[in-house]
Order: sequence, then C-alpha cells, then structure tokens
Amino acid sequence: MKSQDYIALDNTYGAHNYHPLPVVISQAKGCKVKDPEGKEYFDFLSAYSAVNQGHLHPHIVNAVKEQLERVTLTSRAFHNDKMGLFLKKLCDFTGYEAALPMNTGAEAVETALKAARRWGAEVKKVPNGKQQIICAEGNFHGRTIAVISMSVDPESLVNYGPYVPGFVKVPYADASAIENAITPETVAVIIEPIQGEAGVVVPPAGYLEQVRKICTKHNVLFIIDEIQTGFCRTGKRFAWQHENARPDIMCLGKALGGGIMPISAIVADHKVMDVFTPGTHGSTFGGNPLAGAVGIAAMEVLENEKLEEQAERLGQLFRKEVSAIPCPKMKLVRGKGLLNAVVFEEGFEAWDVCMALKNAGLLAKQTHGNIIRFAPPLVITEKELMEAIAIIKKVFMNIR
Ligand code: IF1
Repeated sequence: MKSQDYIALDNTYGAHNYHPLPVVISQAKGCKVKDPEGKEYFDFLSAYSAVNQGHLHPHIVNAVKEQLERVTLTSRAFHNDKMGLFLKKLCDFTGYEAALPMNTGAEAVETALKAARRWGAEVKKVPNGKQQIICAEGNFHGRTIAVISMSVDPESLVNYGPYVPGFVKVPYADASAIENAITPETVAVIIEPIQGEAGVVVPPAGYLEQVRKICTKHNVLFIIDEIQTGFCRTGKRFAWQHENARPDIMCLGKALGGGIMPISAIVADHKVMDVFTPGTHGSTFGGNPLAGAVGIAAMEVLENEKLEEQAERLGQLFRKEVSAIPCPKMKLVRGKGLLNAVVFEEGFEAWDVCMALKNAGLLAKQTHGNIIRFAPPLVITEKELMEAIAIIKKVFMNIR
C-alpha cells in the first residue's frame, strides 16, 4: 500500500476530528521518521513533546522488551513489582513526596482538579460545591468535559455544554488578574508555565514566581500543567524551574511515556496528596507494570544524556539561526529550550509553509493560522539541527 491508500483508510473509517498534514509515518528512529515510500523527514513536532527522548530510544525499547516477558497489567487491586520503583523514581526526579499514576494528560489534569476541590473542602473548609479554580484564558489542558470547561477556545468547547461550573478565567501572564479573582472559595490556580497550544506563549520573567507567592499568601493551591513543557523540553527538567515557583501539584504526561505509551501522573507532597483515600480515585491502567518499566527508562534517558542542558543549548542556537532568516512575513521567534514557535504576520496562513516544509523533508504543524511550533526530539544532534535549519531557511526564503 502507498501513502494515499493509508490516508484513504483514515478518511473512510475514522472520525474526522483532525486535519493532519498529508504525510504517512511508517517508521521512526531518533529525530527522523519515514513514509511508506521511504522518504525521510525531520520530526519537529515530537508528537506534541511526547517524544523528547527520540523515537524508539534503545534504552526504553529494551526496558519494554524485558517487561513484556514478565507482566504488563495487574490493575491496582493488587500490588506489582514495578509501580513502587516507578513512583520513587518519579518523586526523586521531580522532588515531591508522592505521585498518583494515570495514563493521559487530561486524566492527570482531572486528577489535579479533584485533588484541589477535595483539599478545598476538607482542609480549607470551603463548603463542598462552592470550590472555585482560577485558570488562564488561552489555556489547553486536554479534551475532557471538565477540562474544556476551563477553555475559551470555541473549537475545544462549542456545543459540548452544559459545562462544569467552578472555573474562573483570567488573562494569562497577568499575576494581578489572578490575585484580583481570588475569593474565600478559591481553592486553586492552574496554569501552563508556557502556553503551548496558544502558540508557545512565554509569560514575562517573574510571572510564575508572582503566582506562587499569591497562592501562598491566600492559602490557594498552585497547580502547574507541565504535560507539554516538562521532562527537559524547555531547558530545565520542568519549566517552572526557570523561576522560584515550586507548585503544590504538578501535572505530568507525554514524555513520561518515553514515546512508547501513554503515562501520566500528578506529583504533590503528602499535605495535598493525602486527600485521596482508598476508593476515592483510580484507573484501570494507572500504575501498570509496563508503564512502570517504561517510565523509569524514560527518566533515565533524560538524566543520562543530560537532555535539559542539550535543550537549552540547541534551543538558543535554533532561535538565533531562525530569527536571522530574512523573511518579511516572519514577525518573531519565541520559546524556551527546544519548545519554539515562529510567529508570522497576522492573517498569514502557515499551512502552506508546513506543506512546503514537508516537501522539503521537515514535519512541523501550525498551532493557529499564523504560528508554527518547532519542537524536535531533545536527542537531536547539533549537526542534525543545522541540517533542519537549512531546510527551514530554504523554505522561508521562498515565502512571498
Ligand atoms: C490533541 C493541543 C498541544 C497539553 C497540556 C494537557 C494535555 C495536553 C499542556 C492533555 C495535550 C496535545 C493534545 C493533542 C494535541 C496536543 C496539543 F494542540 F491539543 F493543544 F500539545 F498543544 N496539558 N496536548 O498540551 O494531554 O490528554 O492529550 O495526553 O488533543 O489534539 P492528553
């Protein structure tokens, strides 16, 4: 079968909830992917930062193969000999006392929202049903009904009502807007340290630290969604670490699964995590031994290959080289580490640029009409990065 045959199958039998680039990936390794015709591309999306360790990293693949010979799924009705090791590794890696394992990012966010609401009722003594959580306009935290109830993006929420109450939306990157929205019923604030889907919107330096102080002052939990920015993507293990802004709850996912399978979690100290008691939360697959083996290997790769330093160094190189491209339609390049975006002038349609990049051997996708996200696996070498930048330059120089 050829690419168009696979695309036809997707269109015939799949729900039409995406508009993907017309490219079919049939093989992948490191920062490169191949289509059924054998054409090779640089992957500059990394499955939205879920492939930070690169496709099929041997250390992670070996861990999967070993675990597949032993046991993959037990449910939480019983213990298994991998989850505890994984949770300890995750707590050591993040610097928190406890972790609650789930599967998708949205589940981690839902878990954080439930923890905050229950902490609000049981610790802060907010009457149950009155709990309020402050969130930021322009956010993306997932696709479940409660999570889209925090969204202002019509594509994410229109006609999915009735929406979950208790969310107060304030402008992003404005700490005073958060403080002004706090009431005695406010139990938490949830934000992304960089708004990924909004177009890699980096808030002013000091924003996260200001929000941290405001939450402490008003006895409100600070939740940071590091599902896309976490695990070395922005040049630190977690994006909040660019400032002194340690959250009370961190939502984790994507790269925790090492590009192999969905693994997510929240981490928190016991004063928050202990609101969960037996039977009050769970998941069929959460904490399964295969995920345990993969998650441990995924974190080991980040540590052993010092990928946060690599992301910081190569990210600076990327922004320096790309912002120097003489392209009149390009307004700016922004980001942190290897989470970057090119912003073209208002009204510019970036789809055609993504198509030209694809034809030139690089896969990237626009977040909104005029913004293209560039996020390669963190294992990309400087040589590969320069080759990729040469492709970007060639395409950008032809933009009219
Ligand atoms: C899609 C966007 C990115 C996330 C943050 C939670 C989640 C995500 C900060 C939920 C997931 C994915 C979802 C995927 C495309 C992608 C995405 F375009 F949707 F918005 F990356 F920006 N918090 N983001 O970025 O995690 O449940 O998906 O595991 O839905 O199209 P998930």
